[in-house]
Amino acid sequence: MTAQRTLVLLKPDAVQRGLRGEILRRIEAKGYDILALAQRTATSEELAAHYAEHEGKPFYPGLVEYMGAAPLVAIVAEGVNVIPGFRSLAGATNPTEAAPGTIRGDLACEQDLPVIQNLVHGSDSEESSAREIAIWFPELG
Ligand code: IDP
Repeated sequence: MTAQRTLVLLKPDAVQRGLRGEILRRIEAKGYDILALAQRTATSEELAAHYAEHEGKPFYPGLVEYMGAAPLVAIVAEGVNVIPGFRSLAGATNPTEAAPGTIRGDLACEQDLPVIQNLVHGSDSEESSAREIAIWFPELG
């Protein structure tokens, strides 16, 4: 059992749809602690750093446009195995494939857009979590 921290983003579609409370409720109800939380519009520098692994992919321009067009909420959550645990809460990347009971499965549906809008991001490994927390909350580094 390992206490971990993960970087969660409530993406602009979650903010615009008024789902901040519902998603935070699920994170807290699961038993994870919210260590830091900030709402702001992401800069292009933050998004380029955050999504560096996707640069060059066909959906990359749409992804950074979607993520930077309106405010998002950045969160650091803490708990035992919170990195895989939050990914389970979030569900599969494509909302159509996300299981019922997950954030994406319950609250998102596929759109006819070049980028998948799916409400949340969660770090996928300890290495990603450390890198992403340093981007969004440098003071916690
Ligand atoms: P994840 O957010 O489930 O970890 P990633 O593969 O890291 O998924 O992709 C980052 C984000 O890019 C996704 O959440 C989604 O918004 C978007 N995305 C990923 N794959 C595709 C795709 O094949 N088409 C369109 N958008 C995509």
